[in-house]
Formats: sequence, C-alpha cells, structure tokens
Amino acid sequence: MTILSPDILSTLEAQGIELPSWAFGNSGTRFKVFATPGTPRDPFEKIADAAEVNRVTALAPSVALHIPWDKVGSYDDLRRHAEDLGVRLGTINSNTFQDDDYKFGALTHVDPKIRQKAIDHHFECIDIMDATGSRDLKIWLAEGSNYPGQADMRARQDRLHESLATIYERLSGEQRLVLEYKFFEPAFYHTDVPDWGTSYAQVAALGERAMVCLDTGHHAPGTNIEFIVMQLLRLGKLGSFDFNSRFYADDDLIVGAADPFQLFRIIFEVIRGGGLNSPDVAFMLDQCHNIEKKIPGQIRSVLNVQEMTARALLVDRAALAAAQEAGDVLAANAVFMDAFYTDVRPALASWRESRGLPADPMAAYAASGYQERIEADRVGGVQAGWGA
Ligand code: LRH
Ligand code: MN
Ligand code: MN
Repeated sequence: MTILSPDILSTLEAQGIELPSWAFGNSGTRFKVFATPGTPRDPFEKIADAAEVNRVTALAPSVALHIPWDKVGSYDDLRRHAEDLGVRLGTINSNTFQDDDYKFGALTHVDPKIRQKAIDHHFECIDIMDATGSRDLKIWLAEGSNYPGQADMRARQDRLHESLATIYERLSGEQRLVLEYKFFEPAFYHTDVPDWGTSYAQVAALGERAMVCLDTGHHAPGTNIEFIVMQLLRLGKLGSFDFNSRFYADDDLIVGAADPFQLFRIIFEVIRGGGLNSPDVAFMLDQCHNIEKKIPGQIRSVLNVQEMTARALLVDRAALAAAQEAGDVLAANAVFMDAFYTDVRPALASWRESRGLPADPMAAYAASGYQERIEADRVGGVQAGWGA
C-alpha cells in the first residue's frame, strides 16, 4: 500500500521542471571559479547533460537557454539535437549584465542609443524563440544605482516601461514576457525591478502575455515568499519560478537544500492557487553548482521539488479548511505539519520503478558511466557565462 493516492501519482506524473543550461557550465563566486572535469564545451553538450537528468527522472523535459551564452550557428540544429535526446528548448533568457555599455543601465539607460541596443538584444532573443519554438522571454535586469542621488529613479521607471512595451509589441502568438525581480545586486542602493510589486506594476501595464518571474533566492531574508506566490496567482500574474535555495543572498544552491520547509510552503500555495501543472506557471531551476558535480546536482534538485510536491499534495485540504473555519489554530497547523513530516521517499521510489524508471536516480546516474565518459572526452569546458 502506497501513501500516495492514484490522484496524487497522476499529478506527479504530469510534473515538468525546466533546467537552466548554465547549471551545467562552470560557475563560481566572485573569488574563484573552480573548473569541473567534464564541463560542456558548447550548448549542444549542455543539452546532452540536461537530457541525462531527464533520462533518470522523467522530470525535466525542457532546457532554458541564456543568450549570448548559448548562441549557436543554427537553432534548428540545436532544437533537433534536443528532440533527439527527448527534451525540448524552453525559456530564452536575455542578458544585459555583461556589457560595458550597460554600466549605468540598459533598458533604463538615459542614452536612447544604449536603450535601443538593449532592445535590439531582446529582439534577437525573440528571433531565437521563433526558431526554437520557445514560449517565454525571461528578462532580469541588473540595473540600478549605488549611491543616493546618483540616478533619477522615477525617470528610470518611465524609460523601463517604454523599453518593455517596445519589446512586448514584438512578441507574437503564444509568446510571453516574464519579468524577474531581485532586491539587490549588482546595484547596492536602488534596483529598478527590486520586488514583485514593481515587476507586477510593469507587466500589468504591458498586457495579458506579460507575467512576473519569482526567483526564490531574490528576496530579503525572512520574506514570506509563499505569500507572494499566493498573491501573484490570485492576480493571474505568476508566469514562472526560478527555484534555488539560499542561506544569505542569491546563493543559487540546490533547491530545497537550505530550507525544505519553505519549499513545501511555496508548493502548497502553488497547489492551493491552481498553479501546479498549469501551463501558465513555468517551473524552472536557476542554480549554479560551484563545488559539486553538476548533473547529479540537477538530479538532486528536481527530486527535491518532486518530493516536496508529493508532501504538499498530502495536505488534507478538507481537514485544514475545517480547522481554519473553526478557528482551531493548533489543529490547522497539525494538519499542515503532518503532511510536511511524511516521508514519501519509499513510495516515490517504488512508483518510479513501476514506471520503468530507476528507484534511485542518483545511484542510477552514478552507475551509468556517463560522468566518467564526459570527464575523459571533454577537455577545455566553457564557463557558465559569468566570466565568458
Ligand atoms: C540573476 C539571475 C537571473 C539570471 C541568472 C543567471 O541573479 O537569477 O535569472 O538570468 O541569475
Ligand atoms: Mn533567476
Ligand atoms: Mn539570481
């Protein structure tokens, strides 16, 4: 007898988590980038590594690209390569944070020529989306100022709106724009899109196909992230997640590593708000594996999301509602915590086996020989992009 009902299992079966191509490249802190043997040398190898994660978990059907880190001569070839390996190309992430011209801003810059350059970069990303069949253009802006008085914050919001509107108009069909927020870094005084409210205000002014991206590592310590999830779902504006975990700032650690209970609470609100397996809400990872091996790091990550989803699906919602309505504080909390404390790992392992998947995907990957093969074959890997 499994503790996971057929309903829960079919919900879990439909779950898909998008992997970031840059998780497979070398990355680090600003102090040191440790080279990892077997690191992909081009986007094709990143896709091959991502496909390994999907092969042992059936949880990761798509891969997000970052431009220009993942520029290739032919996106048709990259798309076919992905499809041959059983995955597809997902979100296209723009990058306006590694060009000297953007030192004082990109989409918010005072100089219209610099703004146009940044807009043109997004047009290029949309052309790539047309070739890859990607739906989402994800924009994170490293824009802001370091010193009070340095910038006209209000004028920058106005220019941001104009630039985003120009980019938004270029989208076609089902394509969407998702705007990611982050409270600081690289700017340390003000950031132009620091919080969900600003992202919401900007995307609401664009239209229906503009949504907010919530990166779980982008909030001040102590922020109630699940409240934001609830609110954005309530407003119909939660477009996507960048999942990772953090102890201090934007640590980009394995999701669920720092605070599994927070991940549980977030996923509970996703379920409550109808966002689980909804086409409107993309589940993505945004992580860097600086010291651990990258492919198992990603396997661990998607398994953590699956495990917390299973636990959150176990919450007895009827009992919870009854306790809430009765004002029974302790009973409501107990219902919630019972689900969180349930060990679903044995049930998930036997369910995986029943679907022809490895019961323990981490062990299956380790035994597959793939890691040894890439370490022997690949020399001179590329960085994830931070220093490239
Ligand atoms: C910014 C961010 C954003 C970038 C990624 C590499 O901190 O979360 O999503 O695209 O990191
Ligand atoms: Mn992110
Ligand atoms: Mn980040």
